[in-house]
Amino acid sequence: MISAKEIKSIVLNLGADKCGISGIDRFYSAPEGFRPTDIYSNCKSVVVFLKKMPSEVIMAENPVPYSHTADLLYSALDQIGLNLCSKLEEFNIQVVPVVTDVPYIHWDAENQHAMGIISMRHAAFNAGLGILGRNTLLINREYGNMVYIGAVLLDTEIEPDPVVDDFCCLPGCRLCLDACPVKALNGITVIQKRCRGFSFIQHPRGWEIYTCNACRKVCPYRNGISRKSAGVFTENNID
Ligand code: B12
Ligand code: SF4
Ligand code: SF4
Repeated sequence: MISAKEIKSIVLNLGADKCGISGIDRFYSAPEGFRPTDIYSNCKSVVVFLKKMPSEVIMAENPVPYSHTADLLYSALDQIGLNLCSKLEEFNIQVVPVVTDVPYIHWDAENQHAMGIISMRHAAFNAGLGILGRNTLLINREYGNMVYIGAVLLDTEIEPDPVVDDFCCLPGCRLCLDACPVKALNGITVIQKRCRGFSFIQHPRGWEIYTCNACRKVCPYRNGISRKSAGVFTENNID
């Protein structure tokens, strides 16, 4: 039987920056239809992995470098998931990859509200890879919110990682909520219709460009909890 340590070592060798493991019991409060066992009934564990976006990409005024880097990271994570399937099959473990971004199925057209087949940020929290900030994004201790998340579902029970409970959002901080130009954040979720209307453009040639990431950029934990981003966090910004 392969150990959690060996699986993580394979994932890191495939190019991920971080890896954690969750049992399926931690998804009990996910909405019905969006639990790992709803996607793959044989699922017993979820392996979640992160890739870091280079810190300075978000500081470029032109949105193209950020958009393209994000697209490359989605592809890289999907490829890691696919390669992990092949590797674990050698150990007689059956694996189903979870798509990193699109496609998904659930779409409420009226509210322009989508749901991924599972919520990657909740999966990453469950796998001990960080906390969820008030902007809803995963904050990893070392890499902050500048991470993208991939996952695969395993038919085998593997020892889970403990969830992170020794840091949280800065008390009273609402930098991300106040920074959102369309007030799409309420501290619990994102009003997707508002965010979508502002944060993407469809280029006439067909591709999408991300035109906003303010809630990510202003977070003092953007680059990790020990490297608070200089220049954005002052005593005046918090209650
Ligand atoms: C749809 C989507 C969006 C939507 C909604 C974002 C969101 N926060 O949910 C919009 C268009 C707004 C969006 C924007 C962005 N996105 Co986006 N997006 C997704 C996508 C494809 C699905 C997310 C989803 O299902 N949301 C709907 C549900 C989960 O949210 P909800 O309605 O609030 O859910 C409630 C309940 O249903 C319940 N729930 C749902 N599932 C579960 C599970 C458990 C265990 C529990 C307890 C509860 C629970 O809890 C919620 C609170 O009540 C994911 C990829 C994925 N599969 O996860 C990427 C993802 C969330 N996006 C990502 C990114 C990077 C962005 C942007 C920064 C892009 C940009 N502009 O640069 C912005 C950030 C805006 C923001 N503050 O979230 C990353 C986030 C990485 C990180 N560090 O957390 C993800 C994870 C992609 C990835 N694979 O890395 N995105
Ligand atoms: S990406 Fe921009 S529009 Fe969307 S929630 Fe964040 S700050 Fe608001
Ligand atoms: S800006 Fe403040 S409230 Fe928002 S996620 Fe970061 S620490 Fe949390």
